[in-house]
Amino acid sequence: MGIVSPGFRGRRRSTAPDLPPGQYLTTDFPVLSAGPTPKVPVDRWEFVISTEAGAEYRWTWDELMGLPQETPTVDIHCVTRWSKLGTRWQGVSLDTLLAGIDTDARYALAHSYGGYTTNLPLTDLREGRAWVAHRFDDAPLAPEHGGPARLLVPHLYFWKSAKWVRGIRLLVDDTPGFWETGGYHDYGDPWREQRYQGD
Ligand SMILES: Nc1nc2c(c(=O)[nH]1)N[C@H]1C(S)=C(S)[C@@H](COP(=O)(O)O)O[C@H]1N2
Ligand SMILES: [Mo]
Repeated sequence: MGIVSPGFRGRRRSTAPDLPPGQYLTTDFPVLSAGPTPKVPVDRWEFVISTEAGAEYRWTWDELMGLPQETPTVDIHCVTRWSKLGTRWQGVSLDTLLAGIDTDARYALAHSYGGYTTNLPLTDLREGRAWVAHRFDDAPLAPEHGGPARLLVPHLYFWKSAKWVRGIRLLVDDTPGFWETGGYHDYGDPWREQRYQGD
């Protein structure tokens, strides 16, 4: 009794189970952008969800801020192999934004100020798995990381988390986005290492 084994800490569960295959841990926050950072002042910012029937649902910045806010702490995984664990965000759940929208669509195409697009099944935006995030680490989201607001879909590779998000089109047919057209996987599950088409 009272003797602390020097090996005790070493046998504690490591963070390795949190790391998908082929990923390494990083503690900084790399910036990956395919083009220049668009400047979107919040007084001209809007977010639009359009349905397959042509209906449009719009939110101004103030309206987004007036919706229930969530503070997810999530792990993020970039296809370039860095992962960052326990990142802290604030945003509005897509469940909140999609509530009351009448749609039979099965697919979504997120699009960004600046022209970036990325596709995902609509179901992956539901059930508490996706947010329009506007704060990171208790501060407004930095422009290079997608501020004023970005999509946050941490269970898929981070290219699905469209920075400077401007809207989501709900679609009957799956429509590949920017990286998916360029050979990246249509779905992008980091745990199944779905990096490229055919993985
Ligand atoms: N609009 C837009 N969103 C984007 C990208 C981009 O180039 N443009 N890059 C994607 C990729 S490949 C990754 S890994 C993450 C990087 O986000 P970060 O720069 O905040 O790390 O944003 C994703 N969202
Ligand atoms: Mo990425």
